[in-house]
Amino acid sequence: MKKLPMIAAAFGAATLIAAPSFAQDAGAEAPEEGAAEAAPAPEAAPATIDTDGDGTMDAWDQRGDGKPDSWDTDGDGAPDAFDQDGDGAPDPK
Ligand SMILES: [Ca+2]
Ligand SMILES: [Ca+2]
Ligand SMILES: [Ca+2]
Repeated sequence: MKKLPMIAAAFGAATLIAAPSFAQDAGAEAPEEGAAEAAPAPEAAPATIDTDGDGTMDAWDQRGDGKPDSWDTDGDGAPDAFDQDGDGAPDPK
């Protein structure tokens, strides 16, 4: 007739071990500052839309509505026609 050791009591004490406190706080990291990102001109980006199907990108979707609103009609890589009246076609100058 042996008595079982009180193992349960030992396990109970183990659960009382406090979790280590995370002293390393990340609050020291400064937010982004100083690097004033000059807004790049949208015209600097290469054209992303081929409106005439010749394989050369010639238009931009600067409004982000999925439709071209700026066109490079002379092939110099810079937009020179714009749709400002929203009809989807370059406006006559
Ligand atoms: Ca094209
Ligand atoms: Ca152009
Ligand atoms: Ca137009």
